[in-house]
Amino acid sequence: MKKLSDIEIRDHLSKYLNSWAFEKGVIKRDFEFGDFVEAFSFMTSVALVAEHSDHHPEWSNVYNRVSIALSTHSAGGITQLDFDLASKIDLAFSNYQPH
Ligand code: H2B
Repeated sequence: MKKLSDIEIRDHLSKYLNSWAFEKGVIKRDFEFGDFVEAFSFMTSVALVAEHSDHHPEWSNVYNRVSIALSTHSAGGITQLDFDLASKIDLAFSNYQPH
């Protein structure tokens, strides 16, 4: 999978992934939920999507917050795989709003 340029990444985020930021070689987004159960339920759904696409997030959870960073380790940067997973994560999150 081809590593994308900074310009390609910023262009894609501004068009399709508005809530994601490009920082330090990863694309990242923070999520907030009503409580821990909602946050962990969201993580479970993302875990299944990630496993299905064999592309996995770097993430952390504190109570009702989840922070996700995506990159393609094998390419040493951002690829279309990260954009695809980010879109699926946004879709999963839409099931939890509003809280
Ligand atoms: N996830 C991410 N984010 N980047 C990778 O390069 C990657 C992955 N590689 N999940 C996959 C798994 C690889 O290690 C396995 C063997 O397919």
